[in-house]
Amino acid sequence: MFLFPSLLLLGVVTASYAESIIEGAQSACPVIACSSPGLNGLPGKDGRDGTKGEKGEPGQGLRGLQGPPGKVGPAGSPGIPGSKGEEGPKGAVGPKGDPGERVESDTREIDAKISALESELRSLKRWMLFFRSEQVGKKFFVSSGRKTNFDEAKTLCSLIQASVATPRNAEENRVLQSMTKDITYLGITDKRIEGQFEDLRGMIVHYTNWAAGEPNNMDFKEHCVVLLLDGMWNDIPCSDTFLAVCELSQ
Ligand code: FUC
Ligand code: CA
Repeated sequence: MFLFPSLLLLGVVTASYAESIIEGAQSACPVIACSSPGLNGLPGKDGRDGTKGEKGEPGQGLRGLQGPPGKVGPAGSPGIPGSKGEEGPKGAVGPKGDPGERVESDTREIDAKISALESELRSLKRWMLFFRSEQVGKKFFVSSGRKTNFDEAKTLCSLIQASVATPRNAEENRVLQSMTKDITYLGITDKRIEGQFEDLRGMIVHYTNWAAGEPNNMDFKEHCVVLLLDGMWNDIPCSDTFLAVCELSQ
């Protein structure tokens, strides 16, 4: 007896709500007499967030005063040095200097003297290779103490800017003989013209001291000259090995 009126009321309310959502339904009311509108339902759930709006205009309020400077930050690590730049263009030629005094020429003179002394010192050091020397007049005979062929004797002597021993007279020949215990090369050959004996500068020698029967150019191979132990000379092959003695003039 209580359920029936409730169902009836629900049916009426439902029908009224359905019709209220149909536009113009209230005015039409073709079959059922119109009643007063129902109460509004509860609000629906919140919708999703809309898209972000555009940035607004700057505000018009007064700008605040500038704050105090911040604390000094921590020191940075040293940077890598940059690469050296390209060389700049050559500068303009400067004005002519004052006339020099004697300094420049003095320097040149000193340099020349140093060069000469260095050269002499080099020679003296090479001289140490030699252990016997003898002076006759302005000439020094210096023994290398080595036995070599003729070309090697020339090379050895050139090391001390000397030539191969060449006695120009009997005295020089005697002094040379006295200082040697071995057969010694002389700086004399007939390589250029057979039978014409010349010194190493190509000058024909005037003083000679040939042993008897010499020079004989034995086997046509003897174009160098040696001082024998008795002081006499003999022509021999230049490839043979004898003592190398040099001569230097003061
Ligand atoms: C004489 C010299 C030669 C060589 C020979 C053994 O004939 O003329 O040069 O020394 O002796
Ligand atoms: Ca001979």
